[in-house]
Amino acid sequence: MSVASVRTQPFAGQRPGTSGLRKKVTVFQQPHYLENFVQALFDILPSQVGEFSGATLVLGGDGRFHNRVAVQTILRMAAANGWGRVLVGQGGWLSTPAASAVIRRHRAFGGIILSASHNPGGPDGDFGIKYNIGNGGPAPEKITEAIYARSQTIDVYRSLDGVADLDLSQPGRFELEGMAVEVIDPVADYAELMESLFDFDAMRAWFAAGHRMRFDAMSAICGPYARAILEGQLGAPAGTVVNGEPLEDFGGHHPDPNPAHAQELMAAMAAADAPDFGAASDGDADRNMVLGRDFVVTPSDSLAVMAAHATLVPGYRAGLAGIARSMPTSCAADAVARALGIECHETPTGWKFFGNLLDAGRATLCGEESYGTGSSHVREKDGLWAVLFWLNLQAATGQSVEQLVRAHWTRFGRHYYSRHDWEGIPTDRADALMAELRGRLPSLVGQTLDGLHLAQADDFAYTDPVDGSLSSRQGVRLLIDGGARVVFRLSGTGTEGATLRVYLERYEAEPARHNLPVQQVLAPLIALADQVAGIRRHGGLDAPAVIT
Ligand code: VG1
Ligand code: CO
Repeated sequence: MSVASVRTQPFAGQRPGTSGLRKKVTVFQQPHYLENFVQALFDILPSQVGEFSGATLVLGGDGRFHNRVAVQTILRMAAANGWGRVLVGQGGWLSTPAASAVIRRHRAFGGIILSASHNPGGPDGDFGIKYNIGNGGPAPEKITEAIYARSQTIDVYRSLDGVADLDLSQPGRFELEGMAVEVIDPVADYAELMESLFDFDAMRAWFAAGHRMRFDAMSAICGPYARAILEGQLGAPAGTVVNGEPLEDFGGHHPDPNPAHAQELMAAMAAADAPDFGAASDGDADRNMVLGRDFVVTPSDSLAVMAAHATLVPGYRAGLAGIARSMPTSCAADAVARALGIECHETPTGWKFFGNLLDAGRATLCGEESYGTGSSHVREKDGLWAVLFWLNLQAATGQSVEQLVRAHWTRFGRHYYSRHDWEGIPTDRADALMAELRGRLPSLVGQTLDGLHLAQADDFAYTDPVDGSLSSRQGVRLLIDGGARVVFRLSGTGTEGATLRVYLERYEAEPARHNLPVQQVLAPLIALADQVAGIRRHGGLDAPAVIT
């Protein structure tokens, strides 16, 4: 075995998006493609984060197609680049929140997560890679931009010659050119962390009393975690976790837990014999959807309800330091923060923007409208954690999901909310739409369109209160009198064409009007969005592909 330097040439387009570098599997399968990106990362780390030589790297992925090949490639490259030790999940598996937990617990230098998250998998699907820093969270933009810059000049990478693939199927230890490889149980550290946060006795009693739950792991990586904790530790009946076997192509499904993609779960929760509680998670287990019996909880409401009741959960008994939400997420959590007298932060989309706030102790709970919720226990959003939080709330209060949410609306008002995704727009047309919209902004302020008065219209920019870094062009906002909003931004996780996301929100204080059809309530805003942005004209589409 020997260290080899391999000549290579840059690939265009290796710039990480909202959450890592995501491309079609076929793109990642090109010779040198993955290697270039990984070497670019290893090349910039010393100048950005410090010397990694001899340090520990965490490695694992969501088990999607190409995970097995990529893990072996990265192990060889890590050894050739002088890492001291790699902790790799058994089978090459680690959910995103578990990777974050392992990095923190073992004080690793950082970690590489192989995932394209909620994107479909399989040979024709998507693959992805992202780097997390020593706090367990996604690398900030300063680092992802440095990786990208390096990837554009790279001409050589280091790997090992003549090394057979390691057998990662069982926990164990190997040595690779002086580097230790430890194959770890992907669930153990994570499960211990959950037990330290939640009232497992109360949750066991909830199941023992005959309550029923359906957890849909969507044939993705959360299955083993959910089975171990829900069915193993909490005594939920076998079969509580469905689609619990991780599959390389997610069984051909789209592992995105929302009402549009988790239709099997939606149907089960609407059936006459529906369980008390329904939940789902995504490809890499960092997203969550929670449902009551025939009752859908929006992620924005979920964050707000969790915040309002946090002290019922042992890990949060001392109260919250603050709440942070991404800008497009509804303002439901802001109302709770006001009532609690704590800080509320509005950040750009993507979990990397929460890291500094969590590290600085300025936020305890964080959330995004895209079915992401999390807390200071790790530095990623965490699907199963959110589900356990809701389970703990039900066990502690004796109330159902629907009761908890309706009581919340009565107290704080309801933030009607929806996101419309216009998928498959040619990139140049989507760019033209956003450019035109940005150009119109100054003229929109103060206008009244169809009875809606635009108090403010801008392009969201964020200055990180901890390190002062500025992120601009994070989404166009139309702020309407009375607290209604329309937000436009282009997705940064897709791999084909462009997706325009239109976020719609309208506040309703009056309890008598808390039971209206969401799309009907938002109809004037939907019309305004099309009128102002010319979505149909630019996009050449008739309707959004996905409404959540
Ligand atoms: C989407 C969501 C964003 C989330 C990101 C990663 O990004 O909108 O809120 O943080 O996915 O989630 P975008 O740029 O496509 O809107 V995951 O679970 O795919 O890592
Ligand atoms: Co995800």
